Amino acid sequence: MIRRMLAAALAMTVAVLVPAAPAFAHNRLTSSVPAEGARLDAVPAEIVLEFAESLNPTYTQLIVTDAAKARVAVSDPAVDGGKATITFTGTPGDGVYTVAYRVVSKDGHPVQGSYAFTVGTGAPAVAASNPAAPVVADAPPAAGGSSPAGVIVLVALVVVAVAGGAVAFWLSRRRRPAV
Ligand SMILES: [Cu+2]
Repeated sequence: MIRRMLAAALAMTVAVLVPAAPAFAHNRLTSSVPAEGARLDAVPAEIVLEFAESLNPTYTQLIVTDAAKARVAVSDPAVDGGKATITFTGTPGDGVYTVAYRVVSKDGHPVQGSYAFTVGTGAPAVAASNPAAPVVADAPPAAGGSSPAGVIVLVALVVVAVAGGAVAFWLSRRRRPAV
C-alpha cells in the first residue's frame, strides 16, 4: 500500500518535472577566478568566468564596477568555449570589485548576474545590490525565464522524488522474505 502510494507520488513528480525541465536549462556561471567573495593581495592579472554552455562572443558582456559603482576599465571579453576572460586595462587599486555578466543561453535567452571580490584589506566582498547592468545592443529577446522560486520548488520536488524512491526501494527489500 505504502509502496504503491510512493510509486504514484514518484510518477506524478516525474510527470510534473519533465515538461518543466527545459525552462531552467539555461546557461549559468559555473566558476570564476577570482572566486566570489575572494580576497586578493593584488589586482588579478585577469578575470575568468566559466559558464555551463559555450558562449556567443557577440552576446557576452562583462563589466566591472568599483565600490562607488563606477565602471572600471577592462578589455573586451576573450571568449573560448564557455570561458570568458577579461583583463584590467587601467591600474585599479585596492577595493571591492563587482563583476557583472550578461550572456545568452543556447535558446537565446539572456542570463545575467554579478559577484564581487576584494583586493586589499577593504570591506568584505559583497556584490553591489544594484550593480550597473551590462547593456547589450540587439540582444535576443527575453521571454519565459525561470524564476528562482520556481527553481526552488523544482529542486524540492526532486528531493521528494529521490527520497520517495529510496524509501520504496528500502520497503521492497525489507518485505522480501528471508531465504
Ligand atoms: Cu530559455
